[in-house]
Amino acid sequence: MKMTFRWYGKNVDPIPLKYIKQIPGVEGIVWALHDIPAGECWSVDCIEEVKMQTAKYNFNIDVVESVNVHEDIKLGLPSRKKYIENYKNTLKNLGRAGVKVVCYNFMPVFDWTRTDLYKPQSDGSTALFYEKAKVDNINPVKFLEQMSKQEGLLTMPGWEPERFSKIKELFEAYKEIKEDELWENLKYFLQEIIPAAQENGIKMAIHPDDPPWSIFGLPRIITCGDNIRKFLSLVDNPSNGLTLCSGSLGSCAKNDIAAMVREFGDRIYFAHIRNIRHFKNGDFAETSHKTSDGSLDITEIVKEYHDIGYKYYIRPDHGRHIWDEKCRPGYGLYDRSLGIMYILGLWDAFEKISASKGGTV
Ligand code: DNO
Repeated sequence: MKMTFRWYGKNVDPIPLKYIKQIPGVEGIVWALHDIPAGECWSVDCIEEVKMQTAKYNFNIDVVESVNVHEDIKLGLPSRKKYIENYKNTLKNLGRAGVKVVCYNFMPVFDWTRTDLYKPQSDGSTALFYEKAKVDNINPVKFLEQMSKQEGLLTMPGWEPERFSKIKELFEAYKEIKEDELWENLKYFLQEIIPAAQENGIKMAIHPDDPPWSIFGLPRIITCGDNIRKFLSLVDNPSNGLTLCSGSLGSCAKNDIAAMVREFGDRIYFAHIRNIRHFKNGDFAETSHKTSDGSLDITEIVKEYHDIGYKYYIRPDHGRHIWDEKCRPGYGLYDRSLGIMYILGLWDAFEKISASKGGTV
């Protein structure tokens, strides 16, 4: 397992690389060129710039999160050809720079969705929160209007302003797109880009939908074990893989994340680990990584990664906002660092136990 930490870039992320360097065990920075709109090609020069910045601290840039997919590709419009060409060229440029894993998602219009970015918690911290009834009972334009009033929204990855300037047109276009069409469009995209990824030494790692159910009537398909099985068989190639995000899939109580690690382990190239607490009415809150703080058995999930001999990349996912830290929603330094120490603590314990049983270490 290789530990990584998500970083938004120089002069953009308030967390400097020199602080990340002080978190034990971090080998790589998970990065992206966030200012390049979806559909445009990432230039060699811009990629090299990030490589130079991170190399100073001896971090690898093996994992990109994410190269976003243009809506025309998800909609299956004729203009997708141009955007797919750009995507392939981006993969070529990333491969040349030594990138090994590219995370992306195939969620229509909205990326990860929450209703509160700073919901007060009983321990005095704040955390991301999802109120199901709120999303179920509001139209998306109103929702966006309300969310824009919350500080920090537009710094959330996947919530870039240009994406939402055409929200009404997008909803009109998606009227024709049901789950079957979205699967077809995903298949087309994969058939085009997976060979290009493979040629360039890159594993593609789709991020599950967050939350893993339809919102605002839009289809969502990377939501459960059956659909992940279907996804992997669309293009059965080792370069077609997964980002297994425990918190995204885990917000649906039916999803057994440890069982997914066991079943899909050899196609998981990027593991996002975080805990959440479910409420009976469908709401969920993000918690610390610790198993007893949430509804997910993080201990069991990490054990499963350990037991399958997981060799790829892992990162702590969102954290709470603690110790009065002023940070991007979910992406502060402190709670994510605690998350890393929790994951590494579990991992070291499993290593010892398996060594004492004569297992491979
Ligand atoms: C949220 C993230 C997502 C993720 C994208 C990947 O915290 O997990 O925004 O980066 O869905 O494409």
